[in-house]
Amino acid sequence: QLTWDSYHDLGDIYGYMRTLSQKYPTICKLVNIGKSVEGRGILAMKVAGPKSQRVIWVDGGIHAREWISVASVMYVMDQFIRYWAKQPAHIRSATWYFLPVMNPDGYQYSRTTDRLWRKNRRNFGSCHGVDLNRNFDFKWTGVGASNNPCDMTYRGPKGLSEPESRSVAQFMEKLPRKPVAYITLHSYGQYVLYPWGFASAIPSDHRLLKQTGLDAAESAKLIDGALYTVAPAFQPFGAAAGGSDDWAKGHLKVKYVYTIELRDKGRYGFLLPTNLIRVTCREALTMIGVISKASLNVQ
Ligand code: 0X9
Ligand code: ZN
Repeated sequence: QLTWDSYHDLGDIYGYMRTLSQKYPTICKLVNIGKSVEGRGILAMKVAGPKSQRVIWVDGGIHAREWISVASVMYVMDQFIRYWAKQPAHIRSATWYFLPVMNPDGYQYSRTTDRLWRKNRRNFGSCHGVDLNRNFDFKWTGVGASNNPCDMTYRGPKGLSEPESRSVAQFMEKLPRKPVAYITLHSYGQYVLYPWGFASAIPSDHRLLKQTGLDAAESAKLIDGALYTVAPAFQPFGAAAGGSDDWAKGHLKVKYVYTIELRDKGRYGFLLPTNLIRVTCREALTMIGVISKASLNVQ
């Protein structure tokens, strides 16, 4: 059993995923989708019941220092698995994929060596790391992504050059059904972001994406009063190409695509105190539920 009053090491996270998959073999299955630069496994959990059809993808830990995103994916996954029979029909009728740590090397490096590390751990000699959220190959050469390996937002030598982003992209492309929703958790700022992120453009279905985002934010507010702002992804952070969200929307043509920036609004930033883990996880849970329900209208 993992706790929600501290952040955990990769070993504990993977250990708990293994435990869950052994304890609940009928509804969940561990899937190793690939290996990181340093050779760590990239582990996802498939959660599905006999009535499960449409696919919903939830990931976290693209950015090493955003620990609350990892905790939140784990929390939602844990709630669904342990209380599967109690979940509403829109959740039980979906096939869920949870990837809590897309960047396992970076996550461990942030835990042991440099708390504010963001990128993966590829070695470029004088500098390390590709920003995995600039490495997806949709509009890859665009703005807001650096071509300098020493920068925080280095996009990598080419689109999907990194084993972490490539494993995710290849796995999602090979799914028997195209996902109806792609939800990627980050921190911080309390935003529910919908495409596009690569430029100040909005997709043709932006009204629907915005409305569902507003519904998600409204549900989060009911937990503890925290306000999440709904906006196109380019707005709060400036346009940045190569994000996983834009790839899901632009390349895979997933309908409901959201980057959710979890707590807080800057007081603690990436160093979100442990006493705020649980409430933030509950906000993530309810927002994901709202998006799941909305996605019933796809297909
Ligand atoms: O810049 C990012 O990658 C995200 N913000 S963070 O502070 N977690 O690094 C926002 C990504 C928004 N989406 C795109 N720009 N595609
Ligand atoms: Zn991030």
